[in-house]
Amino acid sequence: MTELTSQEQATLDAIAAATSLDALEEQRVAALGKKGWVSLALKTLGQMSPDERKEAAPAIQAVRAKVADALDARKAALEAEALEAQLASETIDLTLPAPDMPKGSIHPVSQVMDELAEIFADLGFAVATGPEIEDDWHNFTALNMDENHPARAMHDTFYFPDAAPDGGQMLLRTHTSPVQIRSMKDQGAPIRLIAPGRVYRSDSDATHTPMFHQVEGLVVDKGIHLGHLKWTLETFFKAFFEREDIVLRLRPSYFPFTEPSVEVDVGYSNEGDRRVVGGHGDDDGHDWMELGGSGMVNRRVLEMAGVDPDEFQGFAFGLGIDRIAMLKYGMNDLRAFFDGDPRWLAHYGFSPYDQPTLSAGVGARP
Ligand code: FA5
Repeated sequence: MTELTSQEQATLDAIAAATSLDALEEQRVAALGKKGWVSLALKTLGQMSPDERKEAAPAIQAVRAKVADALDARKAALEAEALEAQLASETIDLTLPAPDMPKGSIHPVSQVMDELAEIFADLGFAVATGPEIEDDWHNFTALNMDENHPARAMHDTFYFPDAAPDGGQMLLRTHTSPVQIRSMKDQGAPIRLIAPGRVYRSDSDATHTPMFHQVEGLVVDKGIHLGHLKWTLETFFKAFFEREDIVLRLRPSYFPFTEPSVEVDVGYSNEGDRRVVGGHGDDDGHDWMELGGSGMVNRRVLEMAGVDPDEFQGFAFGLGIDRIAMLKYGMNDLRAFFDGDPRWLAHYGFSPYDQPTLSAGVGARP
């Protein structure tokens, strides 16, 4: 028994002094392993008389339990120490600048859409969306272009082979104007919204691409007139181009869904190969550029969207987002917008940190 006690003390001391899990494992094997001294002591019980065994068994079991507990406790302590050391050695300083790696950038079209939303939100406009795969009722019929209307042919439409649920045809929307119909049907009047998004036409040269972006504007309320439209567009363009000398020309035009209809032109001058907005388009060295169409919402369109035209009037506009982006940021070929060339994006793209805000400027350069 005394030998057992001294072995126990020696083992407990060695466990307390162990500084690694390996050293601890050595102690476990030496004490509790198959040929360990505790296991051997337990084997001696078989040769003892019942009386001797009665006394020795609990004592050996107690030693065994003590050694096992000491091993567990030391193991937990060593593991905690190791974790602490690892955490201390692996700290990183999140305030350090990121390593110099290729960075993504915000596409000018996305940036301009954010700028539009910021400016129009300030004027009380909500942002609406609609499906890019449309039916011909929303894209044409409800906009006062029934099946045989010649204006349908002007849109160079991409049609799908499948029929729409109402038996009409499915197509890629050719403009954002169907969102007018969907929003009025959903919300009724009064309404004040913009609807930016992709549109599709079978068209391609330096200023036309098969997919491009428009922003629709729609205001329906009581007593709305053409003056509200002109003020809204002028206020928008002044904020967007960040200059006061914006001159708009509203040119009589025709859209089936507006009456009267006006095309919106902006005055600009040429500086080198860059077009710079501002000034009167008829002045020396100046010219006009078309940015979009607009007009007073045709009463037939209000009726088709479930709004009473005797009670409510409205104006609507549709602007080419890519065109106004080109004018603001000085690109001259629309096709490069959609090539995905990283050099073009590095040059014309925006930093993700460059969020447009009215206070900081809606067009801060990266
Ligand atoms: C329309 O699409 C009408 N829905 C606009 C409208 C809305 C009028 C509400 C009245 C009321 P238009 O086809 O003219 O109109 O196109 C509007 C603008 O989209 C054009 O002025 C031009 O800036 C741009 N655009 C048209 N086709 C292309 C194209 N293929 N590539 C790039 N931009 C285009």
